[in-house]
Amino acid sequence: MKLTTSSVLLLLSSLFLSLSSSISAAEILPGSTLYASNPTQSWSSPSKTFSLGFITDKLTRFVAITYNGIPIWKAGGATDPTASFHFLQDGNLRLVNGSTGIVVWQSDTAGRGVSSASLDDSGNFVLKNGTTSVWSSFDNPSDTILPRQNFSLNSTLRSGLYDLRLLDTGQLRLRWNGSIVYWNSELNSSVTTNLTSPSIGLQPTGVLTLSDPTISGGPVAVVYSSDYADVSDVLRFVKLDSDGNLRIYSSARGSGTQIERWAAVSDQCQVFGYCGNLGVCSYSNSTPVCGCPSRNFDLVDPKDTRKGCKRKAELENCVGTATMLQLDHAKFLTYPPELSEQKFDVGITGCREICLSSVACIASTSLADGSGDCYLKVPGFVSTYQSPALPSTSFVKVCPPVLNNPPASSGKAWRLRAWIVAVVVVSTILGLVLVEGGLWCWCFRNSPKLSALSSQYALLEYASGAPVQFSYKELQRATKGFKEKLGAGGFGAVYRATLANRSIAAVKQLEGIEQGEKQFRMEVATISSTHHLNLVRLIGFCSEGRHRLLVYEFMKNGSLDNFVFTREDQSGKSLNWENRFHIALGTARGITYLHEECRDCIVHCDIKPENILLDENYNAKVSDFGLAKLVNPKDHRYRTLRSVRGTRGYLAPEWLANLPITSKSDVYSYGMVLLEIVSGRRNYEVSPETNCKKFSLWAYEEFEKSNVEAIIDKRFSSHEVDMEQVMRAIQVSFWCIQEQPSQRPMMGKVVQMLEGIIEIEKPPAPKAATEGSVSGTSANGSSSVSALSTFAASAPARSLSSSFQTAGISSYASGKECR
Ligand SMILES: *[C@@H]1O[C@H](CO)[C@@H](O)[C@H](O)[C@H]1NC(C)=O
Ligand SMILES: *[C@@H]1O[C@H](CO)[C@@H](O)[C@H](O)[C@H]1NC(C)=O
Ligand SMILES: *[C@@H]1O[C@H](CO)[C@@H](O)[C@H](O)[C@H]1NC(C)=O
Ligand SMILES: *[C@@H]1O[C@H](CO)[C@@H](O)[C@H](O)[C@H]1NC(C)=O
Ligand SMILES: *[C@@H]1O[C@H](CO)[C@@H](O)[C@H](O)[C@H]1NC(C)=O
Ligand SMILES: *[C@@H]1O[C@H](CO)[C@@H](O)[C@H](O)[C@H]1NC(C)=O
Ligand SMILES: *[C@@H]1O[C@H](CO)[C@@H](O)[C@H](O)[C@H]1NC(C)=O
Ligand SMILES: *[C@@H]1O[C@H](CO)[C@@H](O)[C@H](O)[C@H]1NC(C)=O
Ligand SMILES: *[C@@H]1O[C@H](CO)[C@@H](O)[C@H](O)[C@H]1NC(C)=O
Ligand SMILES: CC(=O)N[C@H]1CO[C@H](CO)[C@@H](O)[C@@H]1O
Repeated sequence: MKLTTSSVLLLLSSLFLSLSSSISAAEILPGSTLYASNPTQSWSSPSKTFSLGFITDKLTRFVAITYNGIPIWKAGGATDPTASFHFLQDGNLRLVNGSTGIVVWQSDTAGRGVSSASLDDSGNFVLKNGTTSVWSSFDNPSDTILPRQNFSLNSTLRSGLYDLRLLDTGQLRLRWNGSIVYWNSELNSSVTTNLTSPSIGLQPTGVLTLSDPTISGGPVAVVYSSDYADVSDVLRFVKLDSDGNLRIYSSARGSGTQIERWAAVSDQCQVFGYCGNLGVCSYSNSTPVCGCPSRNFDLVDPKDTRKGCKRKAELENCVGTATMLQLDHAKFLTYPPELSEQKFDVGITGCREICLSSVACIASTSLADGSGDCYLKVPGFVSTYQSPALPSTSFVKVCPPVLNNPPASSGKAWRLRAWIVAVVVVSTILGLVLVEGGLWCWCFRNSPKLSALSSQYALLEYASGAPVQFSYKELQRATKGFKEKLGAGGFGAVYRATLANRSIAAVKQLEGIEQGEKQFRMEVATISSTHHLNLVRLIGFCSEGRHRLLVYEFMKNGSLDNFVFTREDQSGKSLNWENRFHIALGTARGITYLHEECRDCIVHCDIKPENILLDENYNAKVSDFGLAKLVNPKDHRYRTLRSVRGTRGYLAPEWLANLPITSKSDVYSYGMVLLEIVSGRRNYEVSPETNCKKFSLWAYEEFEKSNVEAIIDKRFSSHEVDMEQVMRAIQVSFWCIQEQPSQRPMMGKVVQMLEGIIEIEKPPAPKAATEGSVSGTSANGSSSVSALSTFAASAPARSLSSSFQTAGISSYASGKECR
């Protein structure tokens, strides 16, 4: 009898258990507990996208909310295997270390009327009184921000000694140990008001935005991830990593892996404290590594080089007087507020002597960048960066004898000595020049012209992200004597180079540039101040004698033409439609930025597949911008100065008609490229297959006949092609290659049309007068034009066709049959 009662009880309780566990998928009730000893146990969101449970990370147990195993919220750490996580009856959440019973973490929500908890499908764990939120993981973030999460003035992300906060100016700030600020986000210049309650949010598309009631027109973009607007099924999140860098990651659903899409500090060695106290950060094959300044130091923890170094003999216990260890090409990271305090204006030797003679000084850096600045470090935390690219020399006080790190090779040591001699000679000369310059400045201090000039130079040289000036010798070495040619553009050949910090770059040797030094520098400044995801970044330049070179970031996948046009020998190098559309859109965004969004508007003048480069993720980046003369769209004075630099087939008719070149000329070229992206054929190709007409004209005829299949690239397999996108792209391309510039849309509109945000009218025939008609628009075209009134011509329509034809772009015939 007794037996049956207990078995019934068991049955009942197991029934209850299974019932409550099925409830827990959505709603978690007080009294629920998770145990570290049972890692399969967890609380899930309704769609099982997120779950909360124990995880083990580097032998440490945390309670975490995870997405495919990636933690996006964490509590605890250093808990033992018997730890448990309780949702108590009083409404408190508590993480308890099993054996000791010590409370490791709690939510402090006891007595606040919490009646249930749930984990929702955006990844937010909420404690609720009825339906109102009392506490949530979104309001109490650990190191990650998810889409739909607000990061406001009171929020903090933490990771080790690093933290991220939002300032009331709307800037994000990264700090080390609550004191050293090593990064601030830049604000969009359109934000000029005093903010009242700013908050940062990550849009699911990968844009980090700032919103505030006082910002008219809604949230402004702060940062774009590199896969921004890619619509595939990924979760994007912002994370403060344990290395002190803030990154945006994307993680494809179900993959369990995360891919870095943006990092706040591009140079990891610039993160304060990355290598610990007295640790030296340097690069080995572009990975940051930590070491010690010399063999006078030991690693604090040989298993973790990031913990820093300690002196073998402390300074107060020195046998004999302390001396200075010299570190070439090294600097101590110096960020505000310590910046202004221990600064002196002395040379390299002075910098060493001052520190040696001061009891309070333990290290010093001479910047040797022409400023003559010397920073002293007092006892405390010292963070060091060493790289052949750094001109600075640093000194650390150590007990004698100095035991330098073993050189990598003996040849290197010899070179090092040669370097020291060179540095001394150069700095002596520099010192002399400075004295002379100082005298000169002093004499002409009151000349307003001079101060304007010098401030301009100061801006050029010291603005953040300012281009690096390379010597010709340096670039010769980096390119191994201009050996590995990557291509030959309209302005000169491009070579592969390996920079001193071992990063790969592309060096363009400009030809036929007749500008003076000053004007060249101005243009370099303009180009390098033009930053966009879809524009190739300028790293530096060289202007020496008649040599003019530009150093660009290196694009792994080369130029678009290699992927779009068939070559007999490279049949494998093709791109699917999704990638091509992504490239078309990216290119349009890059050009839009040049035309409409950057400070000095730039007309590219040579848009063609060869100038569209692809990175390893097939993101399009427009190159060679700003090299043609800078043209102000409202100012046609430059017209007479220009010479035709564009490329046959992509040149807008106005080039040949000698009419003003405006941003609409780029739109024309873009339209041709877009048509080529869709079709995989050159727009000027002539063959029997195209009725012996130029491909672009033939394509329009086929489009008229609704025979779009004939236009698109044969290499696409039909099921992968999004016909709606294809139709949009084809129609946009025909709008872009309209003969009348005024009929072509602005690039911003092109982006919107491609994205499907605005309706596209049926385009008229691109070349109005195929057969002799002189009027600007055909009868069929004019209705569409008036419907699309934003693009409608305001200037008198002039026929370009006659001049266009007489100028005679010679068609490229691929078959003899068309002769
Ligand atoms: C938890 O307990 C373990 C083993 O008893 C101990 O090593 C660890 O320091 C404790 N953690 C905390 C946060 O108290
Ligand atoms: C819980 O919510 C109810 C109704 O909204 C409210 O009356 C009550 O005061 C809340 N409890 C606590 C402890 O805040
Ligand atoms: C985030 O802030 C916006 C307005 O700033 C608000 O509408 C939204 O509800 C907030 N989201 C959350 C999860 O608090
Ligand atoms: C931030 O905290 C302060 C004081 O703790 C509070 O007055 C303020 O309302 C909070 N701001 C927000 C946006 O929560
Ligand atoms: C961090 O700052 C605190 C005081 O604000 C100081 O006591 C501590 O030593 C610092 N940590 C390191 C690693 O320097
Ligand atoms: C912002 O605040 C400062 C001082 O609080 C004030 O001088 C300035 O005029 C304000 N700016 C705007 C645009 O309101
Ligand atoms: C600045 O904000 C404006 C308005 O939101 C936006 O159009 C523009 O693209 C932003 N600029 C940058 C560089 O993000
Ligand atoms: C290498 O140096 C160049 C120029 O000095 C810089 O732009 C680039 O970011 C550096 N790369 C790394 C990985 O630090
Ligand atoms: C206008 O379009 C119609 C049908 O699309 C065509 O038959 C007609 O010839 C076109 N007219 C002109 C002037 O192009
Ligand atoms: C030709 C070429 O370099 N293709 C590369 C483009 O980038 C992808 C992704 O990184 C590589 O897999 C290709 O090999």
